[in-house]
Amino acid sequence: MADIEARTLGVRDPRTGEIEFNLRVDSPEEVAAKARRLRENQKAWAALSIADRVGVMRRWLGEVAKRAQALGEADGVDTGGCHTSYIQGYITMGNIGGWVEDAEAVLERALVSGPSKAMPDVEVRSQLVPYALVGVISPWNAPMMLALLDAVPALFAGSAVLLKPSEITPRFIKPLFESVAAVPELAAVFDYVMGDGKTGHDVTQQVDLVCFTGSVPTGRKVAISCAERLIPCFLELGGKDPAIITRNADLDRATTSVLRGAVYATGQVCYSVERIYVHESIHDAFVKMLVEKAEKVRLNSDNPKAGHIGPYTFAPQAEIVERHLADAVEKGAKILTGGKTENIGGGLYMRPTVLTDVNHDMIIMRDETFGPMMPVMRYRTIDEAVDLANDTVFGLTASVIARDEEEATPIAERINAGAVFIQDTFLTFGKARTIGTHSFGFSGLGGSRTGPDSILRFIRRKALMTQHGKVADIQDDHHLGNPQGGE
Ligand code: TXE
Repeated sequence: MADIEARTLGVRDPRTGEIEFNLRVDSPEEVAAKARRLRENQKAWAALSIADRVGVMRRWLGEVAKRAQALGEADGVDTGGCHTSYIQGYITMGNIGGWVEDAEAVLERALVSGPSKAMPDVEVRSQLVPYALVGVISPWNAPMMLALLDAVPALFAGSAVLLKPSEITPRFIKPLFESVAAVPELAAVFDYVMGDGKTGHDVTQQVDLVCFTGSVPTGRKVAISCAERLIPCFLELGGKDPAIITRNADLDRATTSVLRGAVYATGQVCYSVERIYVHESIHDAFVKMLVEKAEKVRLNSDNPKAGHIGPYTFAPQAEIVERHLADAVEKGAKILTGGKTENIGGGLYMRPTVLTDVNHDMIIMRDETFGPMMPVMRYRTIDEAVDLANDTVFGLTASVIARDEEEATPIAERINAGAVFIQDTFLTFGKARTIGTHSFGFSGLGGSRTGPDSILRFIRRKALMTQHGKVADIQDDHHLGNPQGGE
């Protein structure tokens, strides 16, 4: 029957440009049926003690460990050979293993019991009630990691999870859900649906809470869908992350860390360095050294596991980067190295690109570029550098590289961003389970996905209050509104 014929989407191989296979899209009815099944099974999952849930997750950790290699390979095909892909299995083990260690203590710390401070005869006790069904909608960059960063703590919290990975990078799902299927209690509460934005929208209509990672325009649509249903949503969006290099910075340290922070994974990382502000006294020397180092970066076009950077994972990204470059050049920027899309065997590559003579009228200094771009702008005073860094709608991360921590820290404290890296770039992983952070501006919305807050996002805290004293008379109630007592 034509009306129930499944919709499909072609999945492109980023290294050849060919459509490798067609993805079958889950219909709205299938999304609803999966959501119903998960919601039903979640009751038993939430009823387990935290220790028992941790036990189930520990078994899953063992199953992931058995498949760590296969998981990395699948993620590698999805991204076109990003370095981090091949260790995704181990990163996932770190994510699950970390919560195996921490979840019980974090959840227990959230429990409160004892006499009320306001009403001493009343005893208060908290109960933690997980949201029944969490929807996770994830993007194509770092496909497996960004799918699991929210899903894993949600499962530990006692929620069921319905995941919709990006339609651009769905290959990791097969080995991942083989590991899930090996743990039946987990398979009962963790499932996925395949599809594009329409399917993502269908997910928002079925779940009780949404975690979304992706672009600002789509994040806004997700927030509106959730607002209409009055359900919470947590958005992790893009960035235009600045790096400030002071006049006293060690040039070798500064150029090495900026290069890594800007071009790692071909710049397709939300917290990539996308704007570089360098003191005028060292600007030329910094640029010279940065160009020299940039030109040593090798493409992985011959071998996905060799070289330093791969093709664009998402083909339209090449056009976005070219548009930003063309706008910059038209407004007076100079490209010193890189800057041209290269089609090698069907994959679209861009070498590390250094630009100078840039300013904030250019798109490349305002919108997320998501490519291996290093636009360098000179500044005269620290105040000016801080103003430039804060002249953005985003505020995900930032970096400051100075003579030492003492010089860098006061600058870092003035930058509006959820995390500021001092004397290096790209330290985001350092936050995992240690410290909660909030993004500024358009970079995100809602509680932190790192630190203890990460797991507490999926919990509602309910208060159970018992009266141990005399029950107040309606006449006594009159005095509650008048703390001085009397009439
Ligand atoms: O992201 P989208 P796309 C930026 C990057 C890129 C651009 C577009 O600049 O060029 O975003 O990438 C699902 N309701 N970033 O199109 O659209 C979609 O199927 C619910 C930066 O991949 O944000 C996918 O699973 N879901 C970012 C997910 O949302 C919807 C990472 C992300 O898709 C939906 C990725 C809808 N209406 C892209 N429409 C970062 N900074 O980390 C789409 N989706």
